[in-house]
Amino acid sequence: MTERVEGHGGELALAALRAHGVREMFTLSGGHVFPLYDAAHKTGFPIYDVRHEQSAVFAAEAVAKLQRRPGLAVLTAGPGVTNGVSGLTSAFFNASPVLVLGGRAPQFRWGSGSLQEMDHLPLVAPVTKHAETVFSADDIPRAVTAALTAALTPHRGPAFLDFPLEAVFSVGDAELPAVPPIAPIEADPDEVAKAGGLIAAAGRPVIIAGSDVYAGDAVDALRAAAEALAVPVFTNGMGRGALPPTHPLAFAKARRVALKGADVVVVIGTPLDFRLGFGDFGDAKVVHVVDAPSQRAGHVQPAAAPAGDLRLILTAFAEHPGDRADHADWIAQLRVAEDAAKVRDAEEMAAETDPIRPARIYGELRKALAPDAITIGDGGDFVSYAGRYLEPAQPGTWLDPGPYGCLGTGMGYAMGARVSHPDRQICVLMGDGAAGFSLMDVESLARQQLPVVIVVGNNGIWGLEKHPMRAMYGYDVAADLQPGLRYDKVVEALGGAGETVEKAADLAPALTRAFDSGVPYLVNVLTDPADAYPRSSNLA
Ligand SMILES: Cc1ncc(C[n+]2csc(CCOP(=O)(O)OP(=O)(O)O)c2C)c(N)n1
Ligand SMILES: [Mg+2]
Repeated sequence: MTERVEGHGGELALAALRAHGVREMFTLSGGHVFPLYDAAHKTGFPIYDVRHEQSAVFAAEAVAKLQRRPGLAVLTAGPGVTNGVSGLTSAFFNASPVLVLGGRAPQFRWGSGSLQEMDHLPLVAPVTKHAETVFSADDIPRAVTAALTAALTPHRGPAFLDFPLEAVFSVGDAELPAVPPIAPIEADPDEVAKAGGLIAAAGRPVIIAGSDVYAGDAVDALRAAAEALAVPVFTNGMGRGALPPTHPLAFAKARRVALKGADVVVVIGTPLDFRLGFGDFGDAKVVHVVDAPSQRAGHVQPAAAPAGDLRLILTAFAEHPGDRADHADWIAQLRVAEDAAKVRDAEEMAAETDPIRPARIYGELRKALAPDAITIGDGGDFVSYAGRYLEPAQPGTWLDPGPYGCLGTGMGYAMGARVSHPDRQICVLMGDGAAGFSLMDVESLARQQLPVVIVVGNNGIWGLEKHPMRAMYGYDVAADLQPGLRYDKVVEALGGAGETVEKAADLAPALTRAFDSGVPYLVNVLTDPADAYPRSSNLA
């Protein structure tokens, strides 16, 4: 059953967006996209606006990542779109189903020099799954459906449409296309059986599960496979929390020991990139399980690489019919390493140092955070520590920038998280350098009553760059920030609140005030600039 819709281009777009389950837009104003606002305004469709387009796209990405549905950013022509390119690129690297709708200078006088007249497509095509200019209002519902279908089809990712001024302002009518079901990709059953056999026969297998496991709603299947084949599980990205930290097969800190000793490494739903030593695990065989054939690595020759619906593949692993080797000794060995690391971490998280070290901040935060709290990392060393010391208790609660490593996600991700989960704690962990990219959007959060807690690890430097540069050259340049800067005052001026903390003992009460405040609240923690994240311990 199709439905006929009439109206201006904005109304036609919104009808198609709603049909796909899009529930809000993130935007920064520009005349080229007024019809989209008009359609939203008249029908009570929520509009959240920001102070820099990067925040709109990051907010849309947070919605897409957390809720596993399309996130929408509406950007005005020219600079609106170009300011959104880092967000689009992050969504591309993270396989997030984000749709960006751009304004565009009028087509009828293209080439005459209209305001902001530029062709966006060559810029965005390499970082989107679908990029198209829609030249008539009548064609908008079809294009929106095509773009969202591309975005939601594994391997997921962003899509872009722009509407020339006269197309989006003019009235048209069209059939609202039916929302096509996304058919699961069936992996080659022989490849799945081969992979299952390799894991079952392994003496010392390890699973590393990443974002696509969460995006593909395969968390339960992952747990079933791990339990059936008795394989220890490590996670990264949105995969974090897939197994609760108390699960006997959940590991986080014994990764180096695990990868050194493993004979089969099973990487599921994440690329064999720099975060995983480029997929080189010494003598261990590699099984790479991906959600689409396009995600098979070109630089590694895995022993098996099933590509398709992760839930189906992992369920097949759980039901593997052959013999299964016993891994009890291996798991016990890793548990010893894990527990020893936990003791070390616990000491660091309780340490009473002056100045405060980041570890202590996370020690206090762990006590203040509810199990379903959303934590967001935007920064350098401070966020590496977050990855090490925070253990997400459930999946879909940890947002890091992903392999594109773009600073500036903070306030956009916070907005998307708050909109997604109005009743949860939202906590942004920010470097003081990272804060500069998006802190102005505290104004957007405060004005639109979107409270979040921001904890700044304020070391007065671009730490992740300053320490390596000194190590490499014996000096550093372009790596200093103003020490002790009152980022809390900035937030206060923008309509939120905050405080500066210099003593470890003051952390806990400050966090309590922050989570109780009901406004954007920044806890500005002055940390030790001499403290550098020990990078070698973070390898693979
Ligand atoms: C958009 C962008 N620009 C530059 C970088 C390079 N970069 C990575 S980490 C980092 C330092 C971050 O400093 P800060 O946020 O203060 O965290 P710290 O390392 O001091 O804890 C920089 C500049 C980047 N990743 N992204
Ligand atoms: Mg810093």
